[in-house]
Amino acid sequence: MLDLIFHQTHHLQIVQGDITHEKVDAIVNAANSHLQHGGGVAAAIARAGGRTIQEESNAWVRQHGTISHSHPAHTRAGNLASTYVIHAVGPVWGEGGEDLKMRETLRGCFLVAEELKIRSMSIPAISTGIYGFPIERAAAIFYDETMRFFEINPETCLRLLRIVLYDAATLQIFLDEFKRNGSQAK
Ligand code: AR6
Repeated sequence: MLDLIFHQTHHLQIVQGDITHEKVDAIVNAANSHLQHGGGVAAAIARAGGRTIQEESNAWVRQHGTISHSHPAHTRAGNLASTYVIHAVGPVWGEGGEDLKMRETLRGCFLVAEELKIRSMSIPAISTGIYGFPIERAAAIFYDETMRFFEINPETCLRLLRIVLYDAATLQIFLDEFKRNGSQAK
C-alpha cells in the first residue's frame, strides 16, 4: 500500500482489492462506449450493484449517446456502498493514439468527480484487462495524471483517491512506477 499526501489534506492511495467493496463516494468502472457491462470489472460492478446500474446505463446512452474518453457517464451505485459509479471508457490497445486517450480518460474521471463534488473516489486499472493496454505503460500515465491533478487543483473537494488493483502483479507494477518516481511507500 502506498499513501501519498498532497497539500496536507489530500490522499492518493494505491491498494490491492476488489473495487466493488470500496466504501467511497464513487467508484470508477472500466466501461465500453455503449455501457454494456458484460465482462471484467464492469460485469463485477453490475452484478454486485444490482440491475439498476445497467438500467441507468441504458437510459444514459439513450439520452446522451455513446460515451467518449474525455467525458465519462455516471449512474447511481445500487446496492454498492458508494453513491455513484463513474463509467469511464479507456482505449483499446492497438486502435491508435492510446496514450493520449488514456490521459483523456483519467482527466475525464477527475472532471466528473469535480462535477459531482465528491470527496472520495476509487479507480481500477482502466483498459489493462480485456482492452489489452500494457500495465507498465498504464501505471506511468496514472502516475503523471494523478500528480498533475493534485498539483493543479489544490482546492479540490476530492480528498481521497484510491487506485485499486485487483491482483498482486498489477499492484507491484503500480508501486514500482510510483516509487521509481520518488514516492515513499508505507
Ligand atoms: N476490482 C478491481 N479491479 C478489477 C476487478 C475488480 N473486481 N475485476 C477486474 N479488475 P477490464 P478494460 C481489473 O477487462 O480492459 C468489459 O467487458 C483487471 O484485472 O475489466 O478496460 C467492459 O464492458 C484489469 O486490471 O476492463 C468493456 O467492454 C482492470 O480491472 C471492456 O471490458 C480492467 O480490466 C473494458 O476493458
